[in-house]
Order: sequence, then C-alpha cells, then structure tokens
Amino acid sequence: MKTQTYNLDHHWMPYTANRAFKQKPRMIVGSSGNYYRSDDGRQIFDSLSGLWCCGAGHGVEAIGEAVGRQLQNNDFSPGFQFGHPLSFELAEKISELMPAGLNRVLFTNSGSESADTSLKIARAYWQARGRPEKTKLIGRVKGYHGVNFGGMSVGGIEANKAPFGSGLDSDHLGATLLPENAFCAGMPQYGEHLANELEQKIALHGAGTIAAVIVEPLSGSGGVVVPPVGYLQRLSEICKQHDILLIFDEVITGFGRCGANTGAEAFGVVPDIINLAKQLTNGVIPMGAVVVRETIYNCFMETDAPLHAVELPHGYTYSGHPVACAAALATLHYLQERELVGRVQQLAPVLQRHIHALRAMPHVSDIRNFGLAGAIALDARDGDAIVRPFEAGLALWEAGFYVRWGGDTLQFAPPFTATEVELERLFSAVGDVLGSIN
Ligand code: PXG
Ligand code: PLP
Repeated sequence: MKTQTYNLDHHWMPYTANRAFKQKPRMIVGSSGNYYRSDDGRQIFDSLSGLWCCGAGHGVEAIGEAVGRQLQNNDFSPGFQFGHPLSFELAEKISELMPAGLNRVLFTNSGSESADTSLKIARAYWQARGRPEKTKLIGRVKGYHGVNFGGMSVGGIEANKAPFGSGLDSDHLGATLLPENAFCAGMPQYGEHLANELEQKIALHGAGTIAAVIVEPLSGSGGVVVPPVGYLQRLSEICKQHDILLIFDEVITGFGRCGANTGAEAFGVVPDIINLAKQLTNGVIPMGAVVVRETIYNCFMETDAPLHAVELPHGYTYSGHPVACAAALATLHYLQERELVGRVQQLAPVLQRHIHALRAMPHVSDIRNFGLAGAIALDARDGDAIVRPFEAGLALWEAGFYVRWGGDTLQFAPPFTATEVELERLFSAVGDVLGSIN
C-alpha cells in the first residue's frame, strides 16, 4: 500500500516521458537481489539489470561494505597531480581483464564521459604523431555513445540528436540490421560485407582526415543489434590498413554481458581503445574508464616537453574517485569469485530459447539476442513506432516486471544471477502482454 504522496514538480527526469510519468508514477523504493520493491509494496523483477549496469544483482554485501569502509578511510582526494592507491590497483585489475596490449586506463564517471574521452584521445594521438589533420570521427547508424557532444555526434539514433543542432565533424556507417537476418538467433552468418562501407568513407574523406571509427561491438540502446560473423574483423582490418584507430564502446558489453570480459573477447577482435562504465561498479557508484593500447599511452609520454608538463589536458574532478574505485574493485572481485561471466554463458541459451518462442505473437517484427541480452521489435501502430513498446512496458510493470522500452523495441538484459525459472516467467509475462495490447 502506498503510504506517501510526492511532489513531482521539480525533478526534470532524464530520458523520461515526464508528463506521462507524473500522471501515473512508477516509484521504486527498494532493491534486493534480482528484484525491486515498488511503493505499493510489490516485488518487481529487474529484467534490464537496472540500466544494463547491475549484473550481479542488487544489494551485494561485499560491494556495500567496500564502499562503507572507503567512506570512512578516504571519501575524496584530488586526482589531479595527486594519487591514491586504489586507482592504480583498479587500473591494473582492469588491464588484466582486457585484451592483451590494452593496459593503460583513464577514469571517467559515465559512459558518456568515456565516449568523449576516447574521441579526444584519438584526435590528440594523431596530433602527437604529427598528423593533426586526422580529426574526423566515424560512428554508425543506430549507435549509441551517450549524450555529450562528442558521443552524440558519432551516435546514430536520430531522435537523440534532432533537438540539439550541429555536432562534431563525423560520418556514419550503415547499421548492421539486414531484413534477411530477422529473427536470427545469436550472430547472423550473413553481413560481413557491410564493413566494406568503411572503404567508401575512406575514398570519400581520405584516410588522412579520419582519426577513429567508434562502434559498439554489440549495440544495446539501438535495440540489441548483433554483429554479423566476420563484420568486426573486417572493420578492424580496414582500420589497420589505413591507420585509423578502432574504438569499441563497451559500456554495455564490458564485464560479462556477452559471456566474456569484453565484447572484444567474445567476438575475437582487438580494438585500439575500449570504453567502459556501467557493470564496472555494478551500478552502485557512477564510474567509467577508457582503456588504451600501451603504444598509444607511450606516444604521449615520449615527448620533449618538460617533465612538469601535463601530457594530456583532460580529466574530470571525479576521475578515479576513491569510493568508486573501492566499489569497482569489490565488483570485479565478486564477478570473478562467483564466476558470473560463466553464468552468463550458461543462461544465454535459456534466454535465446524463451525470447524466440515469442516469434508468432502479435505485432512482433524481429527478435535478436546474444549473451544475456535480447530485444523484441514491434510493428508501428498508425505510423507510431514507439507506442506499442511503451504500452507493453507499462503493462509489464503492472504485472511485476521492469522491462525497458526504447525505439521500436522491448529490451532485456537480466542480471547474471537470474534463475532459469525467472527467465521463463519473464518471457511468459511478455507473451501475455503482447497478446493483450492492440
Ligand atoms: N555508450 C554505450 C554503448 C552505452 O550503452 C553510453 C555510452 C552512455 O553511458 P552513460 O553512463 O553516460 O549513460 C551507453 C549508455 C538502454 C540504455 O536502455 C542504454 C544506456 C543508458 C541508458 C539506457 O538501452 N547506455
Ligand atoms: N564547470 C566548472 C565551472 C568547473 O569549475 C568544472 C570543474 O572544475 C567543471 C565544469 C567540470 O566539472 P567535472 O570535472 O566534474 O566534470
């Protein structure tokens, strides 16, 4: 039973239909394990691990304790020109989990900050190498790299850009969704050739003007777009051939979602830079990171500038925040100790089976999945692509499931700690709802 009414006027909610929410709020007042508690006292299954960030479930004691201890010990110390031990320990730990050669870490506080940091590093790298004309950035249609100006510019979801005017000098590869791959379980076999579009971009702009290509190995926000077999390999080959840095935005795929520590590992392709956030702290404290090849870092350190010169004029007040570092170290330890990345590999076929069983339900136009991520695309109603996912999401909340809707899809990224029975219940409820909306 609700015991409280709220004044909802003052908070301008992020990425939210504020008017609809404030008419009929969905308020979460607790979280534990794989469930939320709503303010009317219901247990709600967390089918997106928060916002793709709480794969170890909620209320993990080891993480909470580490945060509590750190608050007592050092709640903040300056990260510019001074250090504290945990950020170095964490950078080493992250490096162990990355592909070989990627082992220098710059900390941020979010995926959006990681995106902009990586793009700035790419440009600064070419400048340091004596090639300042290499500034252009290439993203991909349906790509999501957060909301800051750099990430927005290379992003490829039009609705996220439309209100904000011009951004950075960038271009975009086509999305990897092909009609012949609809309802494909896991990675599509067909579509490697789509990477060759990068050669056309190079012919158009000249490799000498391009700093970097940035892609998510698996797009999350764009609606779980899975790379075709061979596609990322081909992209990497072309980048190498033309001296273009390849950035993998692994804000969603970092630390387990694909059944490996990184998407790079899951798909067998090593980029030059990897962006991280979300699962790094299990969502408990905001934190992100950009991991670069040692050779990129060295390029900044091998300078004739005096020793007191700052090599990269970039960083955030809260880069490497001690409390976030404590949360991240505890999270990475917990993921390893509980073998939760292996658990993703076990659950992936279960999710795949249940989600594809919904193929014949009304309105369903596509179903995609990989690792512990899946999306169901729904047909537009009267030309409105987002209304059905919206209505389905609201109905699922009433039925006891937090399900995220975005664009024309419902998206799923359950906790690594989900049980097979929980997944079965979730997709059974989704089936009921799809059958009940018009
Ligand atoms: N890059 C990628 C690949 C992301 O998925 C960001 C950058 C930005 O991260 P921050 O921490 O600034 O939000 C993201 C974030 C969804 C959803 O429902 C996805 C994200 C955020 C919120 C919701 O798909 N991705
Ligand atoms: N705006 C002003 C006026 C600032 O002084 C600072 C940091 O000192 C910033 C923005 C950047 O903040 P942050 O380092 O938290 O990203």
